[in-house]
Amino acid sequence: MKVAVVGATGLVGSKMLQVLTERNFPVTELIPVASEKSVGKEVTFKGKTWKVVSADTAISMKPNVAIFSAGGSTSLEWAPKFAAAGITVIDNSSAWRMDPSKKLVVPEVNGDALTQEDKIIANPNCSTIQMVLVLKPLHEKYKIKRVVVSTYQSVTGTGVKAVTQLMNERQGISGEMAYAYPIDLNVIPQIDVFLDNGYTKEEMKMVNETKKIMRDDTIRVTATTVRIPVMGGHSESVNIEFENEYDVSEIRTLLSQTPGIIVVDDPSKAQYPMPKDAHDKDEVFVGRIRRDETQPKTVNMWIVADNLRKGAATNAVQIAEFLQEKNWL
Ligand code: 11C
Repeated sequence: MKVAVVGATGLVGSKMLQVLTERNFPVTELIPVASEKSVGKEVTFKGKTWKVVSADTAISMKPNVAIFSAGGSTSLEWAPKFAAAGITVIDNSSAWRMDPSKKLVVPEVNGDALTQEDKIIANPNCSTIQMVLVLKPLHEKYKIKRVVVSTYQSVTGTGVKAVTQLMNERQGISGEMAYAYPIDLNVIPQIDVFLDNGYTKEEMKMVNETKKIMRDDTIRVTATTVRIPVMGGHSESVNIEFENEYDVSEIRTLLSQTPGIIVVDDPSKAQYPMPKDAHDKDEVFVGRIRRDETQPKTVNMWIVADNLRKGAATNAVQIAEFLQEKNWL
């Protein structure tokens, strides 16, 4: 299988290469694609070096699938050109996510929505992916009415520049800033730009993408998304109100039996998920599952995942695996 990775030299692009290798995706030829200034550079994949090419050249090389992680404007311009050449695009940007003609997919949740005709498939936002994986089995069993989520998001979600800002601040070096404020020893309650309703774009992604992936517009979601000085992954405090009564131990069992989820929840031993433990793992970790004592049929929990893996690269590769198993690539 010929696989193009568009944005191969970025933080998520490099993680894509790592995940493709680890999951043994049958890549016979890698086509790394990056901006003109990186063309000709080399990337290492499966012990071999592969030359970075332009998007134009990549199309002429006819990959079976192109995984994009190069930002919204690159995806808007190039994904349709790849698709027109018969190449299936899995796009990690927000460019196509809310387009009604495009599928927004977390394979374990709504992979069944995919068809052979889908040529541009959107990969959701990282903070949405880890949440919906947990919401899905709960919605099926208890029917979710409302979700209140607050996030604690890693600087890796912003990219290399933010990781450098954090490291520079920690070492007392002044350098380029990814954020308007210091991030070390700080918390920034703003991810992405503010919209007219006072929410940020990241918060509205969690609202709108959740409804689309869960295929249920009746689920009410409200979000506060926050950047914290952490490297390993994103964490989320989630309050879920159900239509029907539930049992905490039943929820623990249900989530433990859900593929892709690991329950770490033993208060007596101070066991709960933390981003440093989720780092470089494909699973979504859930703990602190407890009854909301202020409201009937409502539960609180804590959800953690590596945002560069299940939140980005792993989910994209899982979509490719799904298509490959169906022989649609
Ligand atoms: C963050 N969630 O942590 C963002 C990064 O729409 O794919 C991913 C943005 C996106 O800053």
